[in-house]
Amino acid sequence: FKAICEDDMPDYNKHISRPLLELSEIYSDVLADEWRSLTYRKVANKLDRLPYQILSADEVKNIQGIGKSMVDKIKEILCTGQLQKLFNLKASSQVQIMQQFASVWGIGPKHALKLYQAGHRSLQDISEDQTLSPMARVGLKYHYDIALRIPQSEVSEAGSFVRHVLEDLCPGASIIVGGSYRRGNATCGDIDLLITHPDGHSHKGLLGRLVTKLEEAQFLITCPNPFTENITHKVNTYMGICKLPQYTHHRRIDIKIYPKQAYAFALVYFTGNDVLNRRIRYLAKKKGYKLSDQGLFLRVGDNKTGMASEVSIPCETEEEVFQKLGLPYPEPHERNW
Ligand code: DCP
Ligand code: MG
Ligand code: MN
Repeated sequence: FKAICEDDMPDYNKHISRPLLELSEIYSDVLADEWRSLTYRKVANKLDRLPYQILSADEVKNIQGIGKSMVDKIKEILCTGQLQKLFNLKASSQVQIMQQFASVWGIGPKHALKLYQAGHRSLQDISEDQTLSPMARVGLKYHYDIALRIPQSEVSEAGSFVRHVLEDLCPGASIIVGGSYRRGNATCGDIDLLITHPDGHSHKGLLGRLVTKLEEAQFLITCPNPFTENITHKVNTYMGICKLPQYTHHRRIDIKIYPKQAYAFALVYFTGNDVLNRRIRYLAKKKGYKLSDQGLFLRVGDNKTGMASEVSIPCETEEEVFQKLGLPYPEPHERNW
């Protein structure tokens, strides 16, 4: 399975694209410079897609979208094995402090920069800041706990806890623990729960009611504004903090509810990992489809500019999704890329 996907996207130039991507991430996550970030990411992606290894900077001069300063950076990486600019940024105390601010759940890069500019230099400093959103306050309060890995057994118990509440609330609904837990990892960064109802309609409005019940049970920490509703209104996501009664630490939890017809696609997406998702989306695109957590849509017209159809190709199981993509079925534990 991996061989088929990798064959399609060779990794000849990872040693060049990786530092460029790191720089891109610092620009977006810390320096809030989306434009520069995008420039670096685009070039990194371009290099990743080349079917041959770059041996000298001259070879990239004529590739569209790679300007003089970028050629110089590639030359530097090829000659010295590193990028001084990246090295300096990583060593700078401002970047390190802003990285720490942005590591708080609920604080984005722009906000991290504002907090730095306001003179804050530590998490202690920002705890008094009036500009923190309710979500960031919760993120800061549980910052220590959230950074800890969660043992598999605790993730499993959290899943069972929510399952019991859900069974009472909405008989027949199904719930599965996704993410790194489903891939069999020994520890997880957070708890990812995926819910649907086989009757095709009982999932509607369920998330709000479930969250209320879980707050009453003192499993979820009440946190204002934790809902994000997808524009298509077909999916509901809750992002928050939870704690099991007999446990010490607070944990990050994501709960998603999808309608039955999107469930197989949602399960593939929410099982991940993110690298695999990027690869199969890319593969789908090359085959004339658009793959998302909502479905597999045929592109009409030109592969690049063509609009995706609004109706998904129906799939009831993950096996069918991979089959439609022309891929052998990977067991969840084979999806750790
Ligand atoms: N996902 C994705 N792209 C992202 C974020 C998430 O494709 N930018 C998908 C793949 C992930 C899944 O959602 O596997 C769950 O996201 P998590 O961030 O919870 O990641 P994992 O559960 O895989 O790892 P962790 O143990 O760090 O939570
Ligand atoms: Mg996870
Ligand atoms: Mn998650």
